[in-house]
Amino acid sequence: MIQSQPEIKRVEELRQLLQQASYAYYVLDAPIMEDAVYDQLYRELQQLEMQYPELVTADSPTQRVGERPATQFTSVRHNIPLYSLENAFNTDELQAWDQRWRRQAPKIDSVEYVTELKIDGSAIALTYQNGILTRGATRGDGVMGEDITQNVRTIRSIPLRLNFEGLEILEKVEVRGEAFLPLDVFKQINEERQKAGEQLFANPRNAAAGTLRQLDSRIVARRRLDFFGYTLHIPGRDDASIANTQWDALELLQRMGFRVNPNHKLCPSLADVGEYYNYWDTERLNLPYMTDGVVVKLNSFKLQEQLGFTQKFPRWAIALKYPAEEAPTRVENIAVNVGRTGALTPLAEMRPVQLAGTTVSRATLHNSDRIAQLDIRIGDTVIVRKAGEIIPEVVRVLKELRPSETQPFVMPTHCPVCGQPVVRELGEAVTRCVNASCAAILKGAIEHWVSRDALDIKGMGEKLVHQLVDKGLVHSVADLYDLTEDKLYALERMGQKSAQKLIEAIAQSKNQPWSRVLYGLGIRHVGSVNAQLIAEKFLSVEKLAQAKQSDIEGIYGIGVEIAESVHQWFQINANQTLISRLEAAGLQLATSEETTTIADGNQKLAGKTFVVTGTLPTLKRDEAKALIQKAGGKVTESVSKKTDYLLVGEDAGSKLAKAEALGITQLTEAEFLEMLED
Ligand code: 1X8
Repeated sequence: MIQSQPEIKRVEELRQLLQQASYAYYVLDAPIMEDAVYDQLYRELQQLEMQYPELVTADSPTQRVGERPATQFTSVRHNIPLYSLENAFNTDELQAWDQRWRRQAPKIDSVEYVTELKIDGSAIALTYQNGILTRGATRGDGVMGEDITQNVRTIRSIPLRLNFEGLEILEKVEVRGEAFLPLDVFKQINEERQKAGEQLFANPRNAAAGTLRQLDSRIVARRRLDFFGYTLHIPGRDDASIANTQWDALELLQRMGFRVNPNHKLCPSLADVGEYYNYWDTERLNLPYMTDGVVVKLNSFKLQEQLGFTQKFPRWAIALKYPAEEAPTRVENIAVNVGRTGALTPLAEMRPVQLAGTTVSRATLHNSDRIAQLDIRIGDTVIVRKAGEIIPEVVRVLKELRPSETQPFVMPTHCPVCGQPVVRELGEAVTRCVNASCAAILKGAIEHWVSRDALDIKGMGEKLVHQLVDKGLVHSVADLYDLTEDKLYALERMGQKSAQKLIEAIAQSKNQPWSRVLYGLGIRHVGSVNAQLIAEKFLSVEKLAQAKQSDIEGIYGIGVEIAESVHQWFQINANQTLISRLEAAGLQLATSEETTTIADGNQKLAGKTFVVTGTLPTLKRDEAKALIQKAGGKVTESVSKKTDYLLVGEDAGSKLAKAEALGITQLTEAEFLEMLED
């Protein structure tokens, strides 16, 4: 079929719209279009392209989804080599670098440095011809890399077509930058891999590199890689008419449509560079991606050119790195901890090592699967890592350094604390002690009960809890409420004043709301948010204890696993006894009267069915839905005679027309919010 003029126009229009929306979302982080609208336009484009395949172009937004697996990547030569950077690990080394290049350079008085964050990802080189992305390549050895164009296309923050607005059309543009995985995506990927029993990625850099080299770009598309551009080359345009400095190049990259890391700075002196480095040393922990240092570059391209390259590095740039977060050390013992859920957690005890400024001597090994996967043995030399707020972890074993006569680790068959047999359920990674009166479980349960988000009993630390259990003063959380000043005072290192304060704090905890008590019970899968959801729906412990599993599952946000766990908990006699004792002690096991009315009042949309359409002025669609559901209402996708209200925003389409035809009451966001407040 031969396309007609209006169709060509529409295809172009759709591409432009989608490209703008995608740029706003992925590069500017400021969406201009609702997901649903984007999807609709996308499908329209897809359909037109299917109908007229000759209209498909390399820069069409539909070309980001990934293709059938390649059998291998082809090698490609970088026209301009991708150098790596020389490292400096402190400001002294930075100064040494500064003196070195100055000796080489013609006499200059003043110089500007540009500092940028060093992103811990995988460097890639992008080639654009007449503004269209034609090639993406890995760094490889710096001279030869691999052609990963299909994978690069799936990265949403990489423009498929450059924006040359206000510029001449540049025949060829080479952009270098870092492809990386945001930390939350990295975490999510590893969680999925753990569930699937696959080898975990050691860090976001490996995960990014591994993802870029995936042969199946459909998998890459699902992994949500991101990209920051930092180098711009325009071959044949060394006349500097486009950009004279790195600073201008970053600006230009941004104008062309790239995501440029906003945290770059023009520094007139090395002292300013040092300040920037120190600032980011702590501030980087708040970034959603990993950075392992700052890159310092001489701003002037002319000076860069004069200095040139050594065999390996540019002379005009250096990476000023933060202290290592990975280090080798030896495993001296593998201990096994028992937590409050009875889970046995193997723990590596290691020769102390300095990591990112702290001493590390213990790291969790998670479970026996993880140990088997890494094959960690006592005596092994391992790499431990501590990154940001992540707890220390063993990343890998240096098998070549393994002494002879080591034995694979075997999980104990009996609980190391109470000596009872342990259980590992089919399909579970965790081995558990199931003895309800195991001291380790009891200690964990009490520590959880007194913790801040639960009953928040101040002054009741780990040491005290252990003493109370070991001395036989406490066999259950209910026993806390039978403690007296005298009993506490008899403990080691306990003053009269502290004993008195503690008894007060314990008494205070009786005023904590039902939701916190529920959380404090430590029922598996019931975190503090779930506890609140459940407590809002079941206003007393009696109601919850009598609930069927399906009733609990009916709560928005509560899944089968949680509901089953709660239901089962209440079937156990010992737990029923615990509840009776807590009730007798005076804890809040129901939501009090006045809050009840609010909660009931919250159900004011009960029995009403809503459809939400268009862009609301302040609420996101999901937020509006959550509000409706929280108030007892129902939300459906399409308008029918059963619809009670249409919540309508800007640019509403066919749903509005249908609602008008059926005479369904329409609400603006303001009217809707008023309705909730009444
Ligand atoms: C590597 C990196 C550079 C930058 C950021 N992150 C990196 N990993 C940057 O310049 N902003 S430059 C670079 C290199 O030249 N090898």
